[in-house]
Amino acid sequence: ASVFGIDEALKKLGIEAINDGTSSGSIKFASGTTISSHSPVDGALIAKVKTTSKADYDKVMNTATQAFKSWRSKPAPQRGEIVRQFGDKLRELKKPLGKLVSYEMGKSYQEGLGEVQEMIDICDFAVGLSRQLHGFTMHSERPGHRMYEQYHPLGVVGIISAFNFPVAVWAWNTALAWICGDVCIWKPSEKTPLCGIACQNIAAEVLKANNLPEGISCLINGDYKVGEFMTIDKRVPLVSATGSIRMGKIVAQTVAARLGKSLLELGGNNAIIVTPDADIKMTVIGAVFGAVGTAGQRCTSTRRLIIHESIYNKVKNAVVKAYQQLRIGNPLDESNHVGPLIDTDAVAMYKKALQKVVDEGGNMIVEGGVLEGHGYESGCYVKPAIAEAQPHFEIVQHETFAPVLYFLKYSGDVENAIEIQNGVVQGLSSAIMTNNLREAERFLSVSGSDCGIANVNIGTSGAEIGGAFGGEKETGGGRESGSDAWKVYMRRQTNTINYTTELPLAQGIKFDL
Ligand code: UN1
Repeated sequence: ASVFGIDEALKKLGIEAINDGTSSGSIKFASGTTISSHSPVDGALIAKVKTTSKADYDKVMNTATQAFKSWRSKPAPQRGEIVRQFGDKLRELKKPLGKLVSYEMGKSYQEGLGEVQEMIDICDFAVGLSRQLHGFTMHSERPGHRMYEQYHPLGVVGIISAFNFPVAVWAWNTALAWICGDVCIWKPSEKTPLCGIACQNIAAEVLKANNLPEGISCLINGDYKVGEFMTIDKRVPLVSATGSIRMGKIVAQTVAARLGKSLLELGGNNAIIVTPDADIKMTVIGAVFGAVGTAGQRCTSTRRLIIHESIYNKVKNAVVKAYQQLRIGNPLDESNHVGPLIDTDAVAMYKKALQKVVDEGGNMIVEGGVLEGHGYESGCYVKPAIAEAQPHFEIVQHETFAPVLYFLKYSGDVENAIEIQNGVVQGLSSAIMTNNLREAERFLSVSGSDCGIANVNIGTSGAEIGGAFGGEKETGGGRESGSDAWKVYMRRQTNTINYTTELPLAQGIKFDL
């Protein structure tokens, strides 16, 4: 591991052999059980983390609630200044943090750096936004009255994030929540707890340097039971959760039962439609990066290629040829394209999917398999695979978090491809490859893609932070990151002010005393 500078990176990020996994700013609590973080890269134990007990959680909640009282009164642009400093710290630590992401999660170092870049980008976005938390002014129907709306912070925002973007998704939520005047409690995935600790250390340092209350940024660690502390807790007005559809349904129902708000970013089953007018070279880059990037573990990963029959063989040959060039191995070695899956459970699910697609009548055109031998000791490295399949196959309808791509054929009009693309329960990301304006516009029209993200001549993954990120249907309907996604972190208030000596009622109602 030290060959790739991991030890140095851990030191820079303040990761120790055993870490307290619960903290409010720099105050750390430790009374839970211990979890071990093993790298999928080489199977080595990186460090241990103490999880959060209920008593620890209550302590954290108290500091967060206290911190909110002063943080909410700080002018939003001054909160933006803190986010600016946080972004600067991320710039400084981009390499070590990118490396830790790569080593603990298994994505390529390039993608680890890209993830930290998303954090930096959202900070910059949030700094500008801190002067633009706009509400409308409306015209009152009554004389001498003024009506407008304003946005106030919600309070303590709970963040539950997944292993696949172990740092960026937290930053999308936190940077916006902070400028909105909220404080955050974050439960990272129990598969990537060290990424959480590294981020928390960075945030704590910035808060401390500015003499700000500890509880503005809090961290808790553990499995779903620790997440549940927040979902059932009335003191958490908003729970933002990223993960599986199964998890999202539980979170949504639990939070809704107490009429809290939830922001959900759940599974995707993203497709690229390849029409007869597609640029094949661009299609290959978009599809291959989309399917094998992050070893197929992005929620935006390309899972289905819906190809017109007239160019089917041409596309098939080009994509298969590209797959033959893929280098699989240590993601910190920049000559490799594909790193490991997160753990051996994920490998088992990958194997099950390959078996299932064959059982359902699919045809493997790029064989999968688990790699063994030197460099693959962790048992987490798998071969990206492609199967020819039918849209209705159960496995094709299901999101497998692994590099398995399904080729589906369509004939006739682009409408037929859109129907296949929309014919799944998920609705996150979608794309069309075409130089035909009519096809592109049909894809984007009211009867086109039903997803939260719809791209033309771009793959399904790799969204920029400036747009609202999220999806429809069982993807959960939430929107994070850019555009006006900030509004979910605030409560809206309509204010009507009467500056006359009369009290006229609205709707012309007369009520004389
Ligand atoms: C995720 O997989 O949870 O669009 C987030 C993308 C990245 C974010 C993915 N910007 O692929």
